[in-house]
Amino acid sequence: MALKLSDLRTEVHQDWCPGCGDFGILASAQMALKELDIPQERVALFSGIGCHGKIHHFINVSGAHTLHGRALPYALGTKLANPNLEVLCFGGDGDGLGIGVGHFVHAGRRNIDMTYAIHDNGVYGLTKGQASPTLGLDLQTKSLPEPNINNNVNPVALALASGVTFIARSYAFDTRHLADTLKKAVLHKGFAVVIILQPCPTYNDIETRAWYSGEDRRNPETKRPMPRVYKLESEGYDPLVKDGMTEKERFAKMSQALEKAQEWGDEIPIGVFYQDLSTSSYADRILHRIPSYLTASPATQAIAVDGGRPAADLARIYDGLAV
Ligand SMILES: Cc1ncc(C[n+]2csc(CCOP(=O)(O)OP(=O)(O)O)c2C)c(N)n1
Ligand code: SF4
Ligand SMILES: [Mg+2]
Repeated sequence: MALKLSDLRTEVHQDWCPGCGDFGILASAQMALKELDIPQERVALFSGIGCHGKIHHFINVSGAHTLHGRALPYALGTKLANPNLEVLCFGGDGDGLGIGVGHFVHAGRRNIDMTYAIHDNGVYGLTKGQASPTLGLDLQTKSLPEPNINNNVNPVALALASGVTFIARSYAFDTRHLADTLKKAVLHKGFAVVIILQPCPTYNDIETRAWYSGEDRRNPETKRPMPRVYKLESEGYDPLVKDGMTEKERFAKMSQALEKAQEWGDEIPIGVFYQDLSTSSYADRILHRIPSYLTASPATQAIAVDGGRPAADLARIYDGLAV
């Protein structure tokens, strides 16, 4: 029977602030999972610590609300142990690009087939609005006593430099675009990163919903807002790196993505910046060494024999450790 949206909801009270972009992200993630129609027991969802991390409690699939900056290792470990699961990980911009940034870089190199969505609100929402690694230099949100003294990380550029094979950005309040982007990320065979622009009305009074919608700069004739966010798809932008392309052609695609990633302010592109279909995934690489990896993955191996004794010969392991 097809999955319904109601199957993916939980009874847990959603205690995000009114107007928080996290509501849009939650709705989009549920839409994406419903439309992908993957059985719930085949989905594992992980989140870090921060306001974003609560999303784990509001979607009716298994997984874990993990530690600050450490959602990726949980998610990657789960996918490695059970490659037949569809693994999604939700992180914050502080969580994933501050304390957890090392995991981000190495996940790119590994190209493990999973989706990593980063709620990018420019602040550490849960701990009362300190500047996150994506807040621009000299910006002063209402939660900061002085302007931001640090420059910001550009997550699209960092993902490109780390070898991530699917890099997209979307917007929390364009739930149709975000659901479609998450679906593309899940269907991509490799590590897929989706940066989600997420207004935090409580602490970030600069990059607000009204700002993204351009309500502060109306068309002089029509008096209509001129939205800052626009879709790469509408420009005929082609992000694909395909089999058979030369290294020069791949670098041209990377440069194109980097150029788009620099756009910020009056024009903010969303959509798929870069998708490399030609690089092998981690599972492909392991299969060369362990041909039974997908059919006899670690998660399906017995860890205890009758009576609960460990199946592994621990004495041999301990002997190996002796010095
Ligand atoms: C090891 C560790 N250091 C610091 C904290 C405190 N802490 C909790 S959430 C958070 C920042 C959250 O910001 P972000 O990841 O951007 O998530 P948001 O709340 O904005 O969704 C910090 C520093 C912690 N829980 N654990
Ligand atoms: S503090 Fe910001 S990110 Fe956290 S729930 Fe409130 S509005 Fe959302
Ligand atoms: Mg944040």
